Amino acid sequence: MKRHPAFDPPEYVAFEPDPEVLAEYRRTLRRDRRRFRIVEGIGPPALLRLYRGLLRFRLTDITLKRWVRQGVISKAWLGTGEEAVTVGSVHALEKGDFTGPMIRNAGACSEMGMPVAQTLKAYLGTADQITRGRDLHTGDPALGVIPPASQMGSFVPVFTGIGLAFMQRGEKRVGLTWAGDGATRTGAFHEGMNFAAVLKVPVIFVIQDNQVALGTPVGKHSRGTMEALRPAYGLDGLSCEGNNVLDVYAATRILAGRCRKGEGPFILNARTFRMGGHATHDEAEGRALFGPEPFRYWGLRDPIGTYEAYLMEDAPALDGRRRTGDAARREANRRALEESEARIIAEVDEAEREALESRKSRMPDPADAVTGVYAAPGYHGGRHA
Ligand SMILES: Cc1ncc(C[n+]2csc(CCOP(=O)(O)OP(=O)(O)O)c2C)c(N)n1
Ligand SMILES: [Mg+2]
Repeated sequence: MKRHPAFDPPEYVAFEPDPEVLAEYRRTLRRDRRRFRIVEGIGPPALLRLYRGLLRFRLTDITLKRWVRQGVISKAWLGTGEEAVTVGSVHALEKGDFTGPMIRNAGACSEMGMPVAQTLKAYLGTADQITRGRDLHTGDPALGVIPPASQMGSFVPVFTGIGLAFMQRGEKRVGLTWAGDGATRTGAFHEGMNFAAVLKVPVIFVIQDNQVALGTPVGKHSRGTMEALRPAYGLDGLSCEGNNVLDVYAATRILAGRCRKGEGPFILNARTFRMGGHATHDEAEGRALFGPEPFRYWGLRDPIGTYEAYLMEDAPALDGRRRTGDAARREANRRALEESEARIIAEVDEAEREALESRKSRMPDPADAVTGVYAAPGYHGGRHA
């Protein structure tokens, strides 16, 4: 993909596929026969959809980052470097399944079918958005993507309830939500996870271990490993490489299938790395916290760069046509990737235009601030304090 020196992490600007990292990528996919069979069964259209999903997420974040620099918004929470955890898991679900993205998984919205413009409008606070200008945490329940509240861990009990509703209605649907390594240390996570386990709800809890919570590295906030959570709650599950979109996809497919058979819930551990700060305001602090080495290591494992290399080297012809000769296959794949990229650039550009247009003409009426806001009578002695 085209790199953006002003916005991409420097390691990504300099990205070149590394032969050892590609060998590791292939080894990951072959480690488990069931997952490998799933990966081999992904046809060219779905391989390209995954690619476009990763690009859509990255380019939406780059738009937000540019807006911060331009003073359009003051701050943005990005998923840079962690896109594969979200895109791989969402694409493995079926129509009717529900997702609950935390801020690091905002790309789930567009992968569940919400236009990118709606994500951008949530940041701008325009009225023509599901939150009507109230919140940047967004989603669309009609598309199966529940807007989050900002409290870490709160989706664990919420998705336990969603899973319980699926069970009570006899529906073969699956819920999937993500919790960061830091979120696993909250009371809500613990209570929700325990309740989910005893109720046997059809939910996948993806633990997205990006090795940090705000400014606290994982080793300082947790003594046990993230994998140790599975036996702690008596749950089964899997671990996957969070930067390998195909591994995340295959692992999620297996667990979603098992959820539909009533074997859930599951924990899916995904290890990844935050290639910046908690948000746009503390990138320098985020880098100072770890020093350059992890950024170099994970920079070589850019989920998009490595997937591109895999698609060029290992995938069948992405236009679906049979050809003799590797050179012709590579040329076809190079073209397919370029076409996909051009499509996503155009989609995100158009979304940006639409969102900025709304900012000019569709900001909320101030009177709307009290619409849909309720207070418990008597809380202030029946009078407003
Ligand atoms: C209950 C609660 N406590 C504190 C916060 C403030 N806060 C927002 S994000 C964050 C760290 C989250 O870390 P992690 O769960 O690892 O997710 P990541 O940001 O790394 O994706 C904190 C402490 C919050 N939103 N909710
Ligand atoms: Mg974290």
